[in-house]
Amino acid sequence: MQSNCTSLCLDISPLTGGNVAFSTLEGRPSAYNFDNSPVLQDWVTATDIRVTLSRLNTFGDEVFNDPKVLKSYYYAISDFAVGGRCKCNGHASECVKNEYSKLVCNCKHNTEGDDCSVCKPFYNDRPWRRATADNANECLPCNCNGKSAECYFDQELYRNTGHGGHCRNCADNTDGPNCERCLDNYYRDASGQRCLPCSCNPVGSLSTQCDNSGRCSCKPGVMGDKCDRCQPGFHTLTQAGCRPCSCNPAGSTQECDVNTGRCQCKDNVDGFSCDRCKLGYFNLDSQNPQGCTPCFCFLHSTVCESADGYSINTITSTFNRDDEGWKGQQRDGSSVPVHWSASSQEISLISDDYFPMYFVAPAKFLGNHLLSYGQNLTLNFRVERRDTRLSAEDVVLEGAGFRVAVPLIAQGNAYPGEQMQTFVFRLHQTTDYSWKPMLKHGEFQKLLHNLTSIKIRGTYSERSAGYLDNASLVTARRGPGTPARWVEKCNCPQGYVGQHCGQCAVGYRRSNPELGQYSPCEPCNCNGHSDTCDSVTGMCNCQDNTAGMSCERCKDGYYGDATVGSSSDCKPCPCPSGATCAIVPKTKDVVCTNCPAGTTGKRCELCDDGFFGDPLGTSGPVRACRACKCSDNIDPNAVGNCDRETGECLKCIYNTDGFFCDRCKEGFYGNALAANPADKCKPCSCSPYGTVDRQTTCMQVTGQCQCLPHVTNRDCGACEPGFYNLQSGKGCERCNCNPIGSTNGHCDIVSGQCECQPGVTGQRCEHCEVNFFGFSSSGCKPCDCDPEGSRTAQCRDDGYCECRPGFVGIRCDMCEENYFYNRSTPGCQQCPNCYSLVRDKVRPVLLNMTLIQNIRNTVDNTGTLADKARNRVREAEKLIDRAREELDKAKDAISKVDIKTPTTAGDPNNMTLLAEEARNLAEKHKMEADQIEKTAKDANDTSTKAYNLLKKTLDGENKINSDIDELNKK
Ligand SMILES: [Ca+2]
Repeated sequence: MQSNCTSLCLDISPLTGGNVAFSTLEGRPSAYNFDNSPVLQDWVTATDIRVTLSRLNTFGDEVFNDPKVLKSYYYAISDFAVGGRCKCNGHASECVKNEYSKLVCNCKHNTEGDDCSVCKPFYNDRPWRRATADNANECLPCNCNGKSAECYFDQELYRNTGHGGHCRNCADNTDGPNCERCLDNYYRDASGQRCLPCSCNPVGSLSTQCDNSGRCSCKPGVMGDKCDRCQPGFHTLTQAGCRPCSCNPAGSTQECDVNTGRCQCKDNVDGFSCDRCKLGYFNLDSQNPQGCTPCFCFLHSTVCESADGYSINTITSTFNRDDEGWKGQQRDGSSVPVHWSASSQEISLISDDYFPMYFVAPAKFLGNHLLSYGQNLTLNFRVERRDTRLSAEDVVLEGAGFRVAVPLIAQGNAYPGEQMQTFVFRLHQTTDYSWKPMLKHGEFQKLLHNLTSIKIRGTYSERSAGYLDNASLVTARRGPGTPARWVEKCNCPQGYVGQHCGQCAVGYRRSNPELGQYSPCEPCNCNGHSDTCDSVTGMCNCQDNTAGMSCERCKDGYYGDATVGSSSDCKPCPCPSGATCAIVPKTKDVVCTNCPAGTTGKRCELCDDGFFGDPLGTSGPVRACRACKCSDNIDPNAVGNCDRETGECLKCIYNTDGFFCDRCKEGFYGNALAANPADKCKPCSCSPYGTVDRQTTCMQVTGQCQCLPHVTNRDCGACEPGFYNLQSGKGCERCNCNPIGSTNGHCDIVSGQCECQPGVTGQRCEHCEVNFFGFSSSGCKPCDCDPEGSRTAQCRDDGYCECRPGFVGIRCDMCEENYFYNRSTPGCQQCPNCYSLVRDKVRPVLLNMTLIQNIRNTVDNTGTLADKARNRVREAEKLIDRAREELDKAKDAISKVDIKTPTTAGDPNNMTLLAEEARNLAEKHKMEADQIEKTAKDANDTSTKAYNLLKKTLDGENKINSDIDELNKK
């Protein structure tokens, strides 16, 4: 502190009584900075006053330096007064007496002390300072967040934060300068008011400190707020944390028991680490929610493994070209059309009503699909309208007597909408896949092993359509590709073989063949006669001449008890080859039971009824028994049909006869060998009148009876045309009908009356009836004579009636020339004579003219008849030519017939047939000859007729000539 000097008393005067006043502050040039100057503040708290007398005024004596003189000068100080005031550092404005009556400051600004020189307890937030004119610098309280009432000033804290109040003894487990945080290993509770202990598990925690929410930080694999347990997938809490579960990811959920580390396996998986399939399961597969697939093995084995050599195969329908054989069906099974769209390459069904329609999968999706077990059926589907009503049976599988179904939305599939969506259905029985009804795995596999139907519901509302595309079914096949590990290879128990134990091993058979491959196999039971049997049928491969399913009997041709089990159980039957035998229980006799066809007897030594021969050669060479050959003309039910030794047929029926019943019996005819009995032999029924000697027999084949002369028909029951009187018994008599007067030369077969032309009469039609005339080939004409003018009703041959006098005209119905009809006197009256003169002259002339006309007509007629005669002759010639040709042919045919000498005496069939053929030929030839003969006769008759006509004509001509001569003479 620099001295603040005064020079008041430095002058000569006053030499005495001078008054010196001194203030510590007043007058100091730095007094304005008192508040900021601690030196100055210290300065004013002076505790000692030193007065220094530094220079004595001697008025020049000092120059002489005479001590005596100098000693006469001196200093003197009197009346020394010192003033002061309370020092309160600016924090008090008054001083008061304390308990010891000492003046102390009455402190404000949270200060205390006699001179307010310190802050009150808990007001230590900043350091104590003097109050100044500008700033009270009061002491501030500590911030202990209500958790403490004690604090101290912390210089370090103050420098860092500007708040030096450091709390002490924080409550509620708090800590920090302001009790603002929790103690170590404590955390603030939810209310924020208090701190709670972390309680971290010392083993599982990385530290004892937790976070604000009380959560401890855990060691690897440890979890929980207090780090007191293992995380999922970890186990066994130690100082190193939890150890990760060592679980097979394919077989487990990758979690394990927290205490033991044992893994949690999928349904069909086993083992500490879930690394192996349970017994009865195989193919540990991470894709399989159950882990392993149950062994099928036709339910015969529970041990199997994945088979090698199979690859994934997907059966699909993409509808790129057509509907690929998909069909539509209603619930009742009736079919409905499936529509295939070429543009969108999908198929659809359209409903009329609310009854559902189903898409039915084609054959390639069906059959044995055991290898699809656990695999997916996938399809794309959409509906026309989202107005869908799902059912429990939207996808249906059928097979092996089972039927399972799921709704379309099962297995996590979405609702069908207007956009194509993919629907996936896993073919597996577990409840996860919702197939109803619930089946056991073996049943589900059985269903797939014989899958007969896949139906997918196509319509879900009324008058709406459903569209299907990209149907696919995952299965497996042998061959290269992506391996299909889900195909089993069974480890079969004894008695079973095959990949799926589907076959019985050698020496085993099905105990219940109806169950097929599902049937258990049991050892073959062959009564000791075979080591093997058919695995399917169980039929033993019998040895030792045994037979039967289990070789339980002797095979045909052997006898004995096969069940004894020795190789000599069965002995050969003492019977002809092929026969079986049996032992008669009572007599123990061996009797042949199944003699060769046609033989009988205890040793098959006899021919059976209906057979003939000598099987054992008892009366000559051995002749096997053969069936009697009776041309089917015996009653098969009759006994004794043929001679057992010779074979002669003894009981021919159907009117047949002969050694072999091969011809008709006497009095019958026809084809004894015809197939139909009705076509066989018919009675001859020969007419007794027309048949020679009244015979009752006839030709074997044609049935022609032997007829008397001029008798005809098969049964000789009729006369030839132009003959009659069959009843005479001597043959028929010629009718001798007049060829002109009769119609056809025929006559009544009994009376012989010829059939006449109209107007003709007489037995032979040889003359006109009474009152008829003009006998000619067209018959006779009625005379029609006028009764008045005619003498009689009968006219002449030329038709002219015989007139009474005066009448004239063919019918006499006119009056003669020069006669007149008088009504009053009946008849024609003569005119006067002059009239008759003229008449007499004219008459001869007219007569001649008539004659000439007649001649001309006759000549014309003769020419026509001659032509006819010539034609007939020509026809006859042709017929004769034809007959000659036929005869030539017949000769030819006969030359070709090769009648073989019979090779064996006992084969008459051949001969019968040949005889038959010959007979037929002969009959045919006879018929042809008859025909020719008749034709020739006809021709002859015609010629005769023509000749007669010609002769008659010529006779007529001669007569006319003579007439003309006569006329000329006249
Ligand atoms: Ca398609």
